[in-house]
Amino acid sequence: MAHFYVVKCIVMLFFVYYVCAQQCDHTVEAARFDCHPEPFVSQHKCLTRKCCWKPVSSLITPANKNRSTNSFGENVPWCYYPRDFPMYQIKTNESTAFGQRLTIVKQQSTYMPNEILHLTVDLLYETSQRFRLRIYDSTNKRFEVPLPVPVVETKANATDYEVSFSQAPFAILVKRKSTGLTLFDSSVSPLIYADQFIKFSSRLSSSFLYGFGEHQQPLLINVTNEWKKLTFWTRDFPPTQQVNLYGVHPFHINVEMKSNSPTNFHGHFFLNSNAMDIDLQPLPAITYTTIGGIIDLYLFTGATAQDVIQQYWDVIGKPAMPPYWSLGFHLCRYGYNNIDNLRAVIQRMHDSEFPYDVQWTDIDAMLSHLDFTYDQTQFTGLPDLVRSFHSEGKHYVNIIDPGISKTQPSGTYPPYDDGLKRAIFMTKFNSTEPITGKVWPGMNRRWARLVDSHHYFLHLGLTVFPDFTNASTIDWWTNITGTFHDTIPFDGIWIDMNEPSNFVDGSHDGCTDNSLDKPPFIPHVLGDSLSAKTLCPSAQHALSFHYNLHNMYGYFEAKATNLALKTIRRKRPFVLSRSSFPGSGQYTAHWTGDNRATHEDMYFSIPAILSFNMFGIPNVGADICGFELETTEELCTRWMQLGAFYPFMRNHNDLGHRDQDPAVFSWTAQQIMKQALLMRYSLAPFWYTLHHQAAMTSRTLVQPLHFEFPNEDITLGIDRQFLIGRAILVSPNLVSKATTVHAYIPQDVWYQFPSGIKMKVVGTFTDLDAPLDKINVHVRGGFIIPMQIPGANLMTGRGNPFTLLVAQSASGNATGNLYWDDGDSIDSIETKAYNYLEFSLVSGVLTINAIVGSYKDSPMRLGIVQVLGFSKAVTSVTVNGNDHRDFFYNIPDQVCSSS
Ligand code: MIG
Repeated sequence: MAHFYVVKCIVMLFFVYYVCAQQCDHTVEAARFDCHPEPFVSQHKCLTRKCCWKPVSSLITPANKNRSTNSFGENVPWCYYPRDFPMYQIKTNESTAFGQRLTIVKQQSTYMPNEILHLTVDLLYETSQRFRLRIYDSTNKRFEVPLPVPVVETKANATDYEVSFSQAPFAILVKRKSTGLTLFDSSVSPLIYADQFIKFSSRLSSSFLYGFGEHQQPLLINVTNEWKKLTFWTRDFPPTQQVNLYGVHPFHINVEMKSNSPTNFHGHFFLNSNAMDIDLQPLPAITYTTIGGIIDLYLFTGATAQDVIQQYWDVIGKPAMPPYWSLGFHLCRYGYNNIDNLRAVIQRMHDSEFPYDVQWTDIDAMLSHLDFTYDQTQFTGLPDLVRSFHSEGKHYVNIIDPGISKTQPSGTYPPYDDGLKRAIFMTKFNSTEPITGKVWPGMNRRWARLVDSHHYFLHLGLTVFPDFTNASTIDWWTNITGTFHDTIPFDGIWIDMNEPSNFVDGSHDGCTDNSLDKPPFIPHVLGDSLSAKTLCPSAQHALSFHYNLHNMYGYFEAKATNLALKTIRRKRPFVLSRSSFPGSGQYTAHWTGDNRATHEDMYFSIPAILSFNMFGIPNVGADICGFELETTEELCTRWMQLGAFYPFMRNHNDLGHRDQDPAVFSWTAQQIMKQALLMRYSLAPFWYTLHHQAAMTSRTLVQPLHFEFPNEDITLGIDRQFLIGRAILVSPNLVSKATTVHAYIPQDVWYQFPSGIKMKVVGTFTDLDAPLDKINVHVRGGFIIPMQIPGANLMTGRGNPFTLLVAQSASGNATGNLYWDDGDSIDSIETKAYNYLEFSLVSGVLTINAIVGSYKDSPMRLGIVQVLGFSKAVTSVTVNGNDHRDFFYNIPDQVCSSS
């Protein structure tokens, strides 16, 4: 036997040598595609797969060795596909109304169980800029993502792209017609299509990419010299690099860098909700590895980055128009603990005259952390407090977690009793019994205060989880939310813990051993198991197994919560969700979760808000001043300045830390924070108009410099600065004790905000003066910014005069617009109850054109008009043909203000 084994090995080694010589001589390591993505690869395992084995000469350890830290992704695979690895071939090929349908077959299975050897390939020419590739089982229906994507049945007439394929082995090639550049090329690696393992690759156009969330990472993903593995599986974990986090967004934008021609962009969206890995390598190439569903890949040809985003949002849905009040400052913390503390904060915010709009409470205001309750002993009078906010024009948001306590005495807790009756909870595999996990509910609040995050699970409550994919759940959710709204008239809902998070892995009595809970391949998720800190993948929803729907739990909960709020309040809903999926932006805003009070996390908030804008959830922010750890006055001041320019601005703090609301700091710090808040509030009409554009015409609220200045290569990946719309440049100071900011001022005309002083040096990095009391903000020439004199909150400020900031371009022109309505109606657009104004400055004449003027409930008044960038002194001003004396011209700054 032993003898035989030796012989076999020798034969095998000879075979290997032969294969290597012929099929494994990939000259560049970057061209290797991983044939053994599971951990603990060995030469033997690799050769059994009939793959090539060649250790990398450097000191790098074998790929996948070090799973627990997830840091292996940077390594070059030692086990990779030979050129003659068994592959699919095209069997039939027919033209169809939507494009082309192929069938492909493979003669033999390879290394994964249940390979599917007969596949259908649909090539859908959906629009002139959108191509869709679907590859699915020819005979058996497989799970598909339940997103309402557009159904296109006829081929677009003319397209930006050209698709071709090769017969044997089967491969798809897509090129941009205008430049001939390759946008997609699957010939680089074999397609593997097994029941629980689907893997395909494509060449990338360059090593520079944006997107792929939710991950803590710099904005630009650069794989010129690096291998990268990104994992997608929603997970409750504080933002950390190289770890799958709360949301899943398998979307990216690839930069097409071509010397001597303008930079184009194109994008991919992999419509798949299963656990997956995406590998990037310096070839450059991308590999998608998912463990379910089908291949459903969209390609967007751009050509600008905003075009790519627009084409993406056409598929996933445009973002919701938020209520106007939600653009203001939000204040929250975990651990007000009682209403006296809460009242004290509100009082000092009031006394210090901070503009602020929304007060929040966290789970400590609940009774034993039970959803849809409040602690009437510790928070006596909360409903009246909320009513008093309303009388001042302020708003209130509270938190709801998905876990519903199942341990309350029967008949005392309707959310559970009623939910059980309606059978709307997720169930165990092959059972009608709800699956049970453990989260906060039922836990005594005194314990919570003692909580040390490593010990808390000892005391927690048993909970069940609503299945938001079930239509009856929406009724139940609306019902209990409505009943609670009768008690506390909240204005928005914060949905946390919806990855969904569970303090015991799988369930309180474990998971099954079936292939859903123990799949043959597990993407590189934190905790090495799909049930880590969540429910068993085998748990059941109305639509499918949790295995398929886990990543969409937050999406469905946000959708249900948005609907419930609409039904209850009959006003524009405000929802804030931690977990998200493509399409979530139609229903919810997002915050980046449990960040830390560090300068590093403050920096990472910028790539995060920029990325979520690409993902169609543009109303996004990070916990200002930091959630975990103790903040400092300096950090919190800087963060309030930066946060004043986040789309969603909320200061939030973890249990057990000192208060960090602005009114708690020194007088000096308070003045600086107030200044930042006043800047935000004065720009609210501009932000509101951007939201309108996002919802109507799919433009992001904030964007990277590179999107607006793609031909200034130096802007590639700048992520310590960002643009609001196209017109405002924000360059925060992100470094402790620094008094200058090293910032890039793009090649154009720029004016300092709010002084209006013109920038002398552009098109280069400059050290901008940035003492603690200053955030550098610049307005771009050519734009007119609608602003308003701030009030104590956005609602009371609504009647204040508007102001226009007119920033002249080099040629003395500028344009801008303003969308305005009552700020809270669901159907302002449908009923045409809004105003839409266009502004233009041409040859010294400013014109205001009311395109739509049908919102008349509260009159709009124009106050000051400030024009920046005159080359000659202004000597006269006329308004509607009449001489106007009330103006002021500031000679050194070339600014003219008129009221
Ligand atoms: O297990 O509700 O990210 O913002 O304050 C922690 C308490 C649950 C996590 C959220 C955080 C919130 C906290 N929650």
